Amino acid sequence: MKKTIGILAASALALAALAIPTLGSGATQGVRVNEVDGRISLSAKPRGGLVKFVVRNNGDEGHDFWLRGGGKRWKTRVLGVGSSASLTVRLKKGVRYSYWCGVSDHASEGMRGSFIAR
Ligand SMILES: [Cu+2]
Repeated sequence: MKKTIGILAASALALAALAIPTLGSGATQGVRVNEVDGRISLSAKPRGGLVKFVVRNNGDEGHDFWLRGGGKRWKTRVLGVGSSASLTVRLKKGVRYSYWCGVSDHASEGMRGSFIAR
């Protein structure tokens, strides 16, 4: 009986150890979004899972940030010059996402792009 309890305790410890890397892979990836007049650039390629986009307007007029893909859509408010906002979203691996600025005709002027979550 004592031996059985020992084996059960060892199994529980082994399961707990297995659970740690699972939690680690759920960490939120931070991606900085730099908006200037005519261009949006991302600091890193977004991965599948939770991603926090920190959007900053480094241009000389108002900009916002829209993101769409996998049947969902997110957006920030219109950011004044020098302002920031963040969007925390769950991306699906292998899905293509599009992003753009929705103010006036900024997207057609180049403030747009897309990526596939890796
Ligand atoms: Cu804009």
